Amino acid sequence: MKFSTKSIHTGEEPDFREGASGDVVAALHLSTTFARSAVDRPTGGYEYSRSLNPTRKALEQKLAALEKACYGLAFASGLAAETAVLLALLKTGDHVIVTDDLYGGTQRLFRKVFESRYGIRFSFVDTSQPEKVKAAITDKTRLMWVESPTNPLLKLTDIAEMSAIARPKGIILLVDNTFMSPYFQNPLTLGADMVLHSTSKYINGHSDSIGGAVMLNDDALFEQVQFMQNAAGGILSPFDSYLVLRGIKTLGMRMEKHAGNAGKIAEFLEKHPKVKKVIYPGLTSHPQYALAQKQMNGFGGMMAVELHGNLTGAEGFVQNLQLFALAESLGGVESLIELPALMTHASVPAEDRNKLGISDTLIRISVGVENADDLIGDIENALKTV
Ligand code: P1T
Repeated sequence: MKFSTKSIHTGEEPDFREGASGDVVAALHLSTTFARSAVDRPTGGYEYSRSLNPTRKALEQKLAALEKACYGLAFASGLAAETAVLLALLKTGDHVIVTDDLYGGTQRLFRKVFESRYGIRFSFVDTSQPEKVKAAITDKTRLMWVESPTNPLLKLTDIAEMSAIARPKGIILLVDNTFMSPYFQNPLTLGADMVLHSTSKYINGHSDSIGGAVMLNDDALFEQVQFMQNAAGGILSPFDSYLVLRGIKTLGMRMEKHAGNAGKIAEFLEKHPKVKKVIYPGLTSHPQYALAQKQMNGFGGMMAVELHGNLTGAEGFVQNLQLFALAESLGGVESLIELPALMTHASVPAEDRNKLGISDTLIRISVGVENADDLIGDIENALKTV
C-alpha cells in the first residue's frame, strides 16, 4: 500500500467477528483496565491501559506503517518520547553526539536534566560535517541524535552518511523527523535505527493534541523503549490517540499543500527588497539543496527569514500579520510565525544561539494550508509597515 492508503486504513481495519460492529474508524477505548475471564487469561492481551490500550495500539500500528517501521510507540509529548528513549538506552557516563541546532526544549532536556542531574554527556556538533562527527566519537558514545532539517535553521544532515559512521561502531542513530513528517522523509530507509516525532506538529496537524512517537525496526531496541513507555508511564492518552488517528488520515494531502504554499512564499520573500535572507530547503539558494533533493521527497512547510533592519522591524512584521498567528509550535493547518531567540529557543544560552546564527531578528514561519495568495497578500501588507 502507498502512503495515503496506509494513513487511512492501517490499524483501523473493520472487525467483522461475531459481536463486533465493523467500525470504519478505531473506537475510543477509555477504560483504564480490562477484565479477564481467568487469572491467566488477559482478554486480547489487554491488562491495564498504561501498558496497552486498543486506541493507542491502532495509532502505533499506523505510525509504524507510515515510517516503514516494524514498531511504533506513542507518548504524551515529543519530549516524553525523547525522555523514554534516553532512559531506555543510556546510563551515567554514556556520551551522546547531538546536532548543534535543534529544538530548544530538546536542548533543555539534554543539558538541564540528563547532563546536569544524571551525568550523561552531550556533545553538540554540526552533524552536517561528517568529519566533525567522527572527531567527536569517544569509546563512551552510545547514541547519535540528529535533527534534519534542524529547528529553526533548516540545516540538513546526510542521514545515510551518519549511519555509515555510526553503525560500524555500534552507535545507535536516532533522527528527529518532526519537520519533514513521514510523508517527505523516512530516516529508517536511509539507515537510521530510530525515528522520533513530535506528533503535536504535522502528524496530528490540527494544533489540538500534544504527543510524541518513536518508530523502529530492531526487536531488542523496541523491547527496551516499550519497557520504558510502561515503566516510566509517559503514554499518549486514548483521547489524544483518537485525535491523532483522525488527523493523520490527511497527512499526505496536507504535506503537499504545506510544501506548495511554502515554496511560493519562499520565492516571494526571496525577491522582496526588505528581505535579507530566506532559508528553505526547496530554494536553490539553500546550501544543501542537492542533499534535500536526494534524501527528502519534498521540502516541507518550514522556513526561516531575516529581514533587513533591527528587532523593532522584525517584531513589527510578525505583529502586523493578520493570518499568521504569532505563536510557538508548527505543523498545523493554520500558519504560525515566531521569533525563535525570544520564544521557542529562549532556553538556549545566548552565546550558543549567536554561534549557530539564531539572531534575535531571525523569524521562523510554519506555513499552513490556507490559500497561498491570501498568505502572500498578508505578508506583503505586513512588510509595508516595516
Ligand atoms: O512539544 P513536544 O510535543 O514535546 O515536542 C518537542 C519537539 C521535539 N522535536 C522537535 C523537532 C520539535 O520541534 C519539538 C517541539 N517544537 C516546538 C514546540 C516548536 O515550536 O518548535
